[in-house]
Amino acid sequence: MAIEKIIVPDIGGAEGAEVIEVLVTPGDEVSVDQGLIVLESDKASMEIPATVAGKVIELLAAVGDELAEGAPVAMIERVSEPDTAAASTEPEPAADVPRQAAQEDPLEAAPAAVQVLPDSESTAVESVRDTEAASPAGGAVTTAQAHVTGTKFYAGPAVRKLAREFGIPLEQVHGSGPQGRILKDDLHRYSRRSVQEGGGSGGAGLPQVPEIDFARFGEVETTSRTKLDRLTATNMRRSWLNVPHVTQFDEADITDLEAFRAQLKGEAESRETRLTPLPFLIKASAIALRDNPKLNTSLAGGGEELVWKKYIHIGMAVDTPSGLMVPVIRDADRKSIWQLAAEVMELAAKARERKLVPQDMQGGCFTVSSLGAIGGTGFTPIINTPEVAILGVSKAATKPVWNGVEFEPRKMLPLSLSYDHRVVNGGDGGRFFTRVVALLSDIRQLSL
Ligand code: CAO
Repeated sequence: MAIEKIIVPDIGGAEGAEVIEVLVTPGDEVSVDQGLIVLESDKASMEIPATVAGKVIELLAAVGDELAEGAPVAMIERVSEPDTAAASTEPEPAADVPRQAAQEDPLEAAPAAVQVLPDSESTAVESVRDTEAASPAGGAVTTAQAHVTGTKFYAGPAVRKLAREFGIPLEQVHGSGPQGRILKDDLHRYSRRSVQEGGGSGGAGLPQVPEIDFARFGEVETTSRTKLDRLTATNMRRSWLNVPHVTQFDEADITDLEAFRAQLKGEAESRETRLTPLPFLIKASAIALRDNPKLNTSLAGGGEELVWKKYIHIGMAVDTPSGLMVPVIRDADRKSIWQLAAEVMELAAKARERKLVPQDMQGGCFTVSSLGAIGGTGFTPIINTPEVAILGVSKAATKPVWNGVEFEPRKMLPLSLSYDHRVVNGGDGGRFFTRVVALLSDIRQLSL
């Protein structure tokens, strides 16, 4: 039996992240990707998973330890694996985990070796396995039983502490995290519902969507959702429920931009890049953000303060087989169209090959979500909170446009801007949007 040392993989440059929980004990059987410990840096919480299946024979980290990349976590006695996996007996370096996970279980191929969530998302993983609640090997089964009996539940120390402070009985809280873990969001939801129900207003909180046995109506197949899909669902729900969205629509006349882009096709090829409309959209958004800084803010201090960012980092939504990813282009306002084009290609490829590291996805100020290559005349994008606005891009089409004398065929690009109405007023949003449209319609301004 080979013995593997599990080490802390690349955790996005976090130095000295603290072990806030140990999820296993020596003797436990663990599977690939099962969390061993939870680290917390000042930016994020993250589970460090087992990279091999087997038995934990020694723990090399304890609560309170400060660990950095490469620090030992545990020794695991590897179980013999099915033929495909057994083909390689060489221990995989921890940084290769995403690729390895993808090979072993394409559906559960995690977004990264460690599931790292930036500040706004850290609640999703603050809740971790309760070591007394279940044996790791029997996690899923025990969780299911726990919900039936109502006597056991998964919740991490931060969640338990919060529940104690608010007097919330954890056994009554529905856990929406992996394996039914109770997350901070679940506590917030529980308390919101309790307030509404007890407030005498007759409100009944969020009505639950009933579970339906679809098999009653015909053949079905049920599959697990990827971690990425589940994480996206949590973030979307959080944004949808917390942020009053306003979505405004407009069209940019990109006839000249398209002609310019066609002229540059040869140069793009010689630079070994592709020049799609996206780099122009990113550049236009960056300039418009610089001119309209209200859209480059985030709420803080429970809504009492506004953080004005002096940098312009733009996220771009990338559709990958495992789910939605949003890598971030830093200082987009200071980059040329060619630099942006190269970064769009590089980050999109990294996203699809699951090679993005946490810092590639952190620090975004604003997001561009382009469905232009796929189709559609408009959509209402959901804001990537704590950002306060997002630009949705649909498919350009040639339309007759009245030029004051006659109708002219012009290439029109449908755009939608969603903004957080707690921060961005209609005037702010309108001015920003008008600027984006003007920049795209007159590309000379983009290069100024
Ligand atoms: N209108 C018409 N054609 C468009 C267009 C638009 N708005 N945007 C792109 N195209 C064209 C491109 O020009 C390209 O054609 P050419 O090679 O002839 O120039 C073709 O469509 C394919 O583009 P692409 O998709 O490969 O490249 P991109 O730069 O437009 O987009 C990326 C890159 C990564 C954003 C995209 O591939 C993607 O993943 N989009 C999905 C984003 C998403 O899922 N958003 C929703 C999030 S919420 O669920």
